[in-house]
Amino acid sequence: MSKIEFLSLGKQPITNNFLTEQNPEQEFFYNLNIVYDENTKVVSLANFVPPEKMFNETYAHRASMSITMQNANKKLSEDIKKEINPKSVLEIGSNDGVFLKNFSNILSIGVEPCKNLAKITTSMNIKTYDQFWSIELSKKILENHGKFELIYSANTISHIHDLSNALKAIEILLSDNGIFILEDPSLSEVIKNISYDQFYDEHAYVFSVLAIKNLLKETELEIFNIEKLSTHGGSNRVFIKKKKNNIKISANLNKAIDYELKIGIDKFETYQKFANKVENSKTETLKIFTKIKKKNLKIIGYGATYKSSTILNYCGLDTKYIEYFVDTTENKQGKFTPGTHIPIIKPNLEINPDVHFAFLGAWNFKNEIFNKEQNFINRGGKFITHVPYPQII
Ligand code: DWN
Repeated sequence: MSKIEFLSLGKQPITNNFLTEQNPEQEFFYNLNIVYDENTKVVSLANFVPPEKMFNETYAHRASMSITMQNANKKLSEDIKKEINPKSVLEIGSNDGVFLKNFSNILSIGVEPCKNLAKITTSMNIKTYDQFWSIELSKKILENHGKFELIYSANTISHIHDLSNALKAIEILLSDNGIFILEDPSLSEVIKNISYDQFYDEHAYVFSVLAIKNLLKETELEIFNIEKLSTHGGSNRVFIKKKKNNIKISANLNKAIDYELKIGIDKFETYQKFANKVENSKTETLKIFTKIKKKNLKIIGYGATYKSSTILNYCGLDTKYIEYFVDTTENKQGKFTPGTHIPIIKPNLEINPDVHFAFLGAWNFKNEIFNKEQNFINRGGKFITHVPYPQII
């Protein structure tokens, strides 16, 4: 058996299941266990949750809800126009069009199985296929639009269970001189920051560059460059081409893999150590919350992220600790966090004066949030985070 379990994060709900009532009669839970594959070096969930339970017409996450991501997408689009200048672009997981809206003057096609999101991009005049990415869909798109010079997919390939089908589907649609850009959270950053909340139902995989390289061995594709990004708590932007396309392979690729090997990404003991640190992180997080609650001080949550669902449920942080979450996403507001049933409300212009602490569910947008909440900080309000270790800041 090549897959070995190294971490158990307990019973977890569907992260997108923002509840309409605080105590629903039934909620779906599964065991969130993480495994390492000794052959491919791929880290994944042991039990995949059926995609239809996660990605459906009630999908809440809107990629354009943060200025950081709007700016990051604008900058990437400008760079792509300058350096690649593609005549056609396809995005797998187009969400609310935060990336594709920058390509209105060329053929741009979205793929988005969450029908409510696909409706948004359709209304923006972006042809959107509201289906799951697959070989079958890829063949249909090929028939309708031909091959693409650029295929882009951010925070989506790591969500697809059958990677061999997903990669084959990309091979079919990518033109021979085309470029496929994949972005997903980086496993080495997760290990470094003990950001175990990157493991949840949707994140079937958390990739290292080494694992992606190994997965591509079975295909006509290969990596030719890597960029390290600060987005989503540390991601890899992986540039991929057809093997027969003779674009030069950048030294960044070996550099990235050398770094991963240095931190032991290919050794099971690295994951055992990581698991011990996760347990420790839980203990320390609970100490912080308990100490504050003993003083009868008020804690709220800031950003009801999908990631935070893992921490809340793993650490048992519910309404005993966190009074409510604020979140700018309209269709989370008025609802309750999955599993822990904490109310989510629309943020006021600034954090209410009776709040002493705010737990950073959206720790990956710390800078944007700190800029916005200067008044809270100036009056002595503090944030709680678990990254890279549990602390009050
Ligand atoms: O991979 C995924 C990522 C990209 O998006 C998906 N599987 C699901 C989702 O995960 P997440 O919820 O962990 O993503 P974010 O982007 O970290 O979510 C940030 C949340 O925080 C949003 O709901 C918006 C909210 N927010 C806020 O309320 N005030 C964000 C900022 C910056 C703010 O100032």
